[in-house]
Amino acid sequence: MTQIKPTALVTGATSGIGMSCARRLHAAGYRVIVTGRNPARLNSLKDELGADALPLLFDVRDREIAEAAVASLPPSWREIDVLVNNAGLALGLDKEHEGDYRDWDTMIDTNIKGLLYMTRAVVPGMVERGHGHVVNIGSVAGDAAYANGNVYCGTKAAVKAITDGLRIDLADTPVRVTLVKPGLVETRFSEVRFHGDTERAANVYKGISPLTGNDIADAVVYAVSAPPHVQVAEMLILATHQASGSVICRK
Ligand code: NDP
Ligand code: 8X3
Repeated sequence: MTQIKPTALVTGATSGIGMSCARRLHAAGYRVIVTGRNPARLNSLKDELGADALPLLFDVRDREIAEAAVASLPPSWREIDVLVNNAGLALGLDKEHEGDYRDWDTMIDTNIKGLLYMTRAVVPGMVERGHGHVVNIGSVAGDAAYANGNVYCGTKAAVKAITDGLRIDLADTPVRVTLVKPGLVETRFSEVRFHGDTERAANVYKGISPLTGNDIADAVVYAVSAPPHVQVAEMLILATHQASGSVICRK
């Protein structure tokens, strides 16, 4: 008899940490639903991973579309075992009183509301089946604000509180909840933050060996592979020469 593989859904799988999570979970034996807004990158990941990958193109900020995307899954892909809420971004690095309110809206709508919409769409099925694991990607930025990080740090502090709340609300179920808080990871993150300024983005990782998406994906796979009675509640993962959101020693 063929064993049905477990299913993971990764938001923001078209780049960086999410793409690494999709690859690592696939390598660990999962079928992966990969989501994002960029069709070319999504299809190329699907081509790479083959029949055990299903692309879903949608914007997590649109609640109705996110719900419809999850509801549109073919029956054989509907029983999601692992949800990785990864889609997110920082926009700008300005003083709060000089910030761009459009950037604020995008960060709040994506990092907080998008994560909530996906949780609301997927977790009831986990509770019903008595099985599941939610991994939210927070950040060291959510532990304490750093200069000019204001709203981005606030969204990641919200992710921490929302994750803790979910873990409390699911404590009477077998569904596990993990918060992974990376420090500096070299991805498209800084390019997006600086609105496409690649030179400024590259400077963020100068003089320090930053983390890679795979470093974070390895932590995600560790958490979801733990025995059922073990709940990895939270992981803070930093580059060796980073001590907090503000303390980074560059050579
Ligand atoms: P990337 O920019 O490389 O990847 C971000 C991903 O999020 C992309 O796949 C993007 O896909 C997706 N995304 C963004 N907005 C939306 C949206 N509205 N709807 C659907 N998908 C969206 O950055 P990272 O991989 O670094 O970031 C991933 C997560 O990790 C974020 O939550 C970030 O805050 C967090 N993080 C990053 C750190 C870092 O230093 N890089 C450190 C700590 C946390 P597409 O454009 O196709 O929609
Ligand atoms: C991303 C890491 O330190 O740039 O969350 O905010 S940092």
